[in-house]
Amino acid sequence: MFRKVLVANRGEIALRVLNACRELGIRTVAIYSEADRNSLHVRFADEAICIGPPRLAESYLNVPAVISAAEIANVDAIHPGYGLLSENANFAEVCRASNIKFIGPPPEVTRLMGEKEKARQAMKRAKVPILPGSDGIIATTDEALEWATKVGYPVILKAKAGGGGRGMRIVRAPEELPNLFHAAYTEAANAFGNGELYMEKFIEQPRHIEFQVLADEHGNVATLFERECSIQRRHQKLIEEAPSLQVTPKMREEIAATLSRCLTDIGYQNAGTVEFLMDEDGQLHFIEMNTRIQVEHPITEAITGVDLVKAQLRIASGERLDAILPAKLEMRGHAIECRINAEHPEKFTPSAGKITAFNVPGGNGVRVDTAQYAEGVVPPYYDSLIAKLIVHGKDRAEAIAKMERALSQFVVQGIQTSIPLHQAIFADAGFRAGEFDTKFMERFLAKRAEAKQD
Ligand code: MV4
Repeated sequence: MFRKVLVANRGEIALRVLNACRELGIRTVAIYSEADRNSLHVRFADEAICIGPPRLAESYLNVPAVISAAEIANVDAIHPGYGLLSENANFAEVCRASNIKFIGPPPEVTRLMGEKEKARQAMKRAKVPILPGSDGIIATTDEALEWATKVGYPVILKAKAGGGGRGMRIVRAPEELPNLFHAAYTEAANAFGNGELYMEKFIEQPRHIEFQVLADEHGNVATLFERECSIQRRHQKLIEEAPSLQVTPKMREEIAATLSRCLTDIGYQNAGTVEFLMDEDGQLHFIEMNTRIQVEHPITEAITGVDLVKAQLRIASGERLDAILPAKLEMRGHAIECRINAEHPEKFTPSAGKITAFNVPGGNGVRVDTAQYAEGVVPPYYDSLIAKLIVHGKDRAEAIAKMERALSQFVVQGIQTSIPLHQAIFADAGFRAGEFDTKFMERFLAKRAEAKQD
């Protein structure tokens, strides 16, 4: 096992990784920006190194600064957390060249999955179900028109280098296509430095369902079931749950078997998430793969009993999956996560500042992952996520009851948070009945705005 690990992140995930290291007897090094001097990840690490000013590009995203800190502290490995450098293949390559183990997949695999169209073709070859669409990049609008005729409208244009919804355009009729093609291309070129596009059949009201995988460095792959993340606004997830009510045991088994073969072939290593869209007929279609630990990993930990971050560390140190996982992976009960953001619950504007009061709920089946505390400060420079509230019950009804109880006891004063928004969603009959798709929040917010008018 590693002797010393640098955690290249901040906030709750930095703390989450530090905790896993501590429990495995690994020494820890935190890095921090000038805005994070008083952060808990700095206080709880064995060592902490300031790597630059508040701005991300000059601190947490500054590869030479992060690598210098790792060399000065003489660490064996770097855990990138999520976001920041976690899916940066160039960073993983620099780690390799510096003889520091990057805790994640090899850079070649990260690069493959980052090129969404290549990932799609790799999944297609391995018989993972994908949506009808183009084979490869579309070079011209004429070619796009040909594919669209073949696939059938509506179609969606997506950026090969994409993610987070940028560089995407829905095309409903051929006469719209040339303009939308150019708009998507320009947006992608500006956002990602690469405008190349591919096409898929557009699903109007999909559910977002993702499968958690773990792969060791000896060719073994395990699927730790799925999470449903359909409750999102502008591509930011708000609530996630595991398992999905819509996935049958048969579907779960089939996807697991297919992914296992596919990811062994690709040479996948460490933790990953395979994203699917479920169409109106309940069919799952691969859309992309995330090559990192995800924000919502704790709900999978709750239903499986597997510590995914410890598993990442043990896999990266060469251990085999059969030594890490129980002989038979089983799902137990139902887990739900609410992302608590520092933002206005109706306007969604960021809310930075000093937290004056902070009471975290607890009790049976309640977990809170946070790096915040009373008198702590939420800096304006970073992600608005300040806490994750995770509950685990024997079934979905018990999980909902626990979440409502826990939300009512979660007190944050001094800044605004999404807690009241979550309380309103949990009071919604459709949400409680499990009737939702990725358009749920749009409808929910429109309903709420209308009710306000009366
Ligand atoms: C889609 C889609 C419908 N049809 N692809 C949005 C972000 C990117 N990761 C994929 N996205 C979508 N791809 C096809 N063929 C609808 C979305 C989509 C979405 C997907 C998951 C969760 C929330 C979403 C919100 C809007 C659109």
